[in-house]
Formats: sequence, structure tokens, C-alpha cells
Amino acid sequence: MLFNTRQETLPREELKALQLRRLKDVCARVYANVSFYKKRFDEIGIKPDDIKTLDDLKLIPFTEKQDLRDHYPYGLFAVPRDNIVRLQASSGTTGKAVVLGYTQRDLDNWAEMAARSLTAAGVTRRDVVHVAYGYGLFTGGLGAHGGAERIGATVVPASGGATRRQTYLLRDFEATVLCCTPSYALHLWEAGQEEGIDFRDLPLRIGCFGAEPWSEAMRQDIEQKMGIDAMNIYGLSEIMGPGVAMECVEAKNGLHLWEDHFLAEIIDPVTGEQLPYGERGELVITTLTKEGTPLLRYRTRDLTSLDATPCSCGRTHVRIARLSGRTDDMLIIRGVNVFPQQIESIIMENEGLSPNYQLIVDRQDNLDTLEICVEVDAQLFCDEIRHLQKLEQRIQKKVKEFLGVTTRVRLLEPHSIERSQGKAKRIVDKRNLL
Ligand code: DLL
Repeated sequence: MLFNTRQETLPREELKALQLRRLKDVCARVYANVSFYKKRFDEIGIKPDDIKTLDDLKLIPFTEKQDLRDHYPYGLFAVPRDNIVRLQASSGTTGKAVVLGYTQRDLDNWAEMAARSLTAAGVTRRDVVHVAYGYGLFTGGLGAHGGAERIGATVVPASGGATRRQTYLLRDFEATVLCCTPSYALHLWEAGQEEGIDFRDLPLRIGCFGAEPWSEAMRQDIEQKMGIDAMNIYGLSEIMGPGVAMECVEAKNGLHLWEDHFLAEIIDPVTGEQLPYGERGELVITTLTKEGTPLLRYRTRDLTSLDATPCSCGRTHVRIARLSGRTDDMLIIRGVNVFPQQIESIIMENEGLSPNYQLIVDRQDNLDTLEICVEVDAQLFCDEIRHLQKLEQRIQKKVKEFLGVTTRVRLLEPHSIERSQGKAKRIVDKRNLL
């Protein structure tokens, strides 16, 4: 099922023509209203009128998170503050917050795109949608909420936290859809087990999980444990929040990025050169319709590739591949590049290991060390020590074989890694403390 059939199935030629019209429009708007962009254009000697084809996008310099920080809080807004009806912000772990402003039309577009996204996952107006993303300055809660309401579903604005109570709400309100981070979904499931609530016995049928990287193996684990379709939703505060791109339940193979509102490119993160469809690199997004905080060529730091081949669901919008990590999440261990998700995939191949894991990076005698801490299930933990040691060695060997790094693996008893109510903390880098 589609939410906005016409827009979601626009022939690609029409989609491109629409993108070009909107690209010219957003360039003119930021040039006239945002001094940061006017200066940028003037510095390199281009005017909005010089953008004549989609290819001319390459002329425009990138926008980075630092630019938003440097203009904190309102410096990149393109409309008077009076026209802003909502602020959202992302704090991140370091540095100043990044503040985004939404006009009423921005909120309407966001709700539409979140509605398209949930519909792509199979959500309908008959569903009870339990939203356990945090509500507040973080975009997860309000974003998913707006989409579910737009569809006309029954929304339960649970937000994050009070995990045990949430399991009762899921059961009592007969939730059919769960929206939260994949790690929190597993935390909820565990709490349910402890309370004697088996998610497989509930009417729950769809999960809309995102806001953090997760692997295909983790999807399978969640689907099997909960008896649902676990769908991948992508978004980021700077661009909009949840609903920038979403998997369709028909294909479950890549996330449709709503191209009538966003223009996506993949670049080589080192050289900044555009890469062709199919090649993996950094996702760069230009907002085509946003009024409050339009951004040109925003570097997301997320690594993926684009696929514009026809999809079995009939949507024509380009698909981004499951995100394989962020350029800034990449660990460099003795010169070898490692992404947490690669390790997650190796862990998940083993029966009895949970997706609750942490990577501890440290430095000994000037050499980087990587320790993989993984929880095992209760049954396995009671097994003979010898068996556990063997398993540790097996993982160690696999990581060495596939990623080329030497690690130490530690299997931990259940619940020894702290659970997060939002994004899981996968990396503890002790090198930063030195
Ligand atoms: O996490 C928005 C969101 C909320 C998306 C709820 C999906 C669901 P930020 O806090 O600004 O916004 O974090 C954005 O999270 O650049 C990615 O690195 C990561 N991320 C988001 N969705 C996914 C996903 C929200 N499905 C950053 N897979 C992004 C992998 C994701 N990473």
C-alpha cells in the first residue's frame, strides 16, 4: 500500500524535473535569506541562476555539521523567527547543540513523509502504534507520532523509559506497531520476558526501527524473537528526523528516500567527488522544500549507496542501502578500518550470543587494542568454561580472518552491559581519555 500514490510512483524523469525546479527555488531562497549561503555563493562566484541542471549541484560547496554549530542557534534559518512553529535539536555527544526550525509547512511535509514511511512498512489506520522513541528535542518521538497520526492510526505516545511499564502498555493497548531504536526494542523484549509477556503472543506485527546502525543479522534476531516484520527507518535531525528514507515491506531491500523533497548524492568522503549509483560512500542530502532550515549538500557522514533500479513495490524513489556505519564511527585499529556493524554481524552468526555488545578500544604500549564484550544467553553462560573459551576463540579468529584485526573477546553473563533507552552505546574509546 502507498500513502501518496501519485508522488511515490512519479516516473523518474518527472521526479528529476521536479527536483530541478525545487533545487533552483531553494538556491534562490537561501541566497536571498541566509547570509551564510550568500557569502558561500559569492566567494566562489556563482549565483542561484547558474544552477541550470541537476548536475550543476556539484558547483555548490558542502554544508557540514560544524556550519550549523557555528551559527547556533538561529543563524541558518531562512525565514523570520515568527514563522517558525517548532524547534528541534540534536545534542550529540560533543560540542554545541544543532538547532533546526520548522515552519507549519515543514511540519506538514514531515508528517506526510513519516506517513509514507510507516505505510511503506505496512502500517494502516487500523493499527495501534506504540511510539517508544524519546519525545522532546530529539526528533524520533514527535516525528513517528506525526506520521502515525497522519495515517489515522491510534498512537500511544509512550516515549522512552519506564521500560517494565511499557511492556504492560504494549500488551494492554494491543499495540500492533512498535517504533523505537532496535536496541531498545530488544530491551523491551527482555523486560517482557521477565514480566512473563511473550511478544510473540501479542498482536504486534511491525517494528519501525532506526536512529542507530543495526545489521541484517540483528533484524533476523528481532523478527524471530518478536514474531514481527522489523523495518528499517532512517532520518537525521539536520534534514528532518525519522522518515527521510524507509524500507518497503514488499522488498525489504533498501530504503526509499523521498526524492520529491530531498536530493541525494553519494560522495567519496575523502575527495568529495560524486560517486555513481551503486558505489558506497558518504550520503549528502539537499533539502528541496524545507523552509525553516534549508540545507544545501549537507554531509551526513553516513555511509551507504544509491539504487534507482525499479523496486517490486512500485515506488520510483531511489533506495539507499542499509547504512553501514558513519565515517566518524569508524574505528582505526592499528591502521585497519573497522565498523561496529561488521563485528555485530560476526557476533550474530553464533547461537546463544545476544546483540548486546560493546567494543572497548584502548592503547597499550602505544598500540591500539580492541576488546569485544558480548553477552551470552543464560543457558550458554551456565555451560562449561571450556565451551565458552572455544567460542571466544572462534569469534576472535573470524574477526581476524574477515577484518584483519587482532581482538580479545570476552563473553559476559546476561545483563552485564548497561541498556540504553535510546541509541545504544557500542563504542567505549578509552584512547580519548589519554
Ligand atoms: O536519529 C532521527 C531518527 C529518529 C531516525 C528515529 C530514525 C528513527 P539524529 O539523532 O540526528 O536523528 O541521528 C541521526 O542516526 O545520521 C545516522 O548516523 C543514524 N541513523 C538514523 N537512522 C538510522 C538507521 C535521528 N536506520 C543519525 N540506520 C544518522 C543506521 C541510522 N543509522
